[in-house]
Amino acid sequence: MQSKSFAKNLIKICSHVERVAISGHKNPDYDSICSCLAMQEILRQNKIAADIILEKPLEPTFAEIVMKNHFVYIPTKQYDAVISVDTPDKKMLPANALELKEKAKYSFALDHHKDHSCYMQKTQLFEGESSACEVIFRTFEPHFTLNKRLSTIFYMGIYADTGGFVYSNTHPTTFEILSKITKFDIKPDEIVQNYFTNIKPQALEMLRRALNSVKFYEDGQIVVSALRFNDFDETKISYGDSKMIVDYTQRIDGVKVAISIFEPEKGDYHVSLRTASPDVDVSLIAKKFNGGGHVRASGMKLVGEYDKALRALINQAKSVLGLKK
Ligand SMILES: [Mn+2]
Repeated sequence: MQSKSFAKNLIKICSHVERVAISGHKNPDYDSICSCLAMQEILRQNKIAADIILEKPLEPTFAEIVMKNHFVYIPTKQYDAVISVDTPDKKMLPANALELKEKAKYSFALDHHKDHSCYMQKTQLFEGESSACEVIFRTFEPHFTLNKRLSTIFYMGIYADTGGFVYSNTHPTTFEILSKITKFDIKPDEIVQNYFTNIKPQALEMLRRALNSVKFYEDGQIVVSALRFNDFDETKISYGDSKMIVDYTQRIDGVKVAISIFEPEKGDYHVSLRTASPDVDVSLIAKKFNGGGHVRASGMKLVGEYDKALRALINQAKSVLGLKK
């Protein structure tokens, strides 16, 4: 559902209340964080102060983006209005944001995921759009002035969710927005180098370990890589810096589902799912485990015994590929 008056209504309501909160999804990615930042900046330009709700402190790479701007909070106070971005279901909201949403008088959501469950009072949904950042741009365009900071934030969110403007969610509208934001003095080459392609020396060791762990199933249609707790413990690298392995395994010839399992805390697994096949939807696998995401890139969390988790994952992948369980 899309409404032309969504932006006007949101601004009007938020202007008349005292406290406004913005939240993205659990385990935030760049689009989640950047859409929070974009929303906050747009509200600021409309003379509305808003806090961004986080579940826990951000990983160092993300923290770098926000610390420079001093605009992220982990508050405990009450809010009159809560705005969720990039979050298709309330179970994907951080627990503290969900609590605030239940108590707030007004609630809004802006999103681009399919199967958004409309858990807020007002929802602005552009299904299949490149990113939540693009939804925010298109919804609020008459209500903000582009500046260098806002352009950088939009660029990062859109870049991340389109895999660098190559995924199938990259539409003509995406490039229209890019043509507008790149008019400002932003430096795409530096943004991409600093935040997306730069690799820390210890990340190479992590990549080596991840590549060593690669196993194929079902004649090479399913590939699994795993970074276990001891890998994190020995290399001291963060989860955020270890995720690049999925970029490699999904590209292997014949692979239809790439699964990467990360265990940054003992017995606590973050699972990333990727596919480069146009006929495979990995979000169906994620949903079976209460996760979510997109057709080509999804994820979830699992707990418990590793072998059991792995077996369950492979079984679901086989089922999505139409292979017998
Ligand atoms: Mn997104």
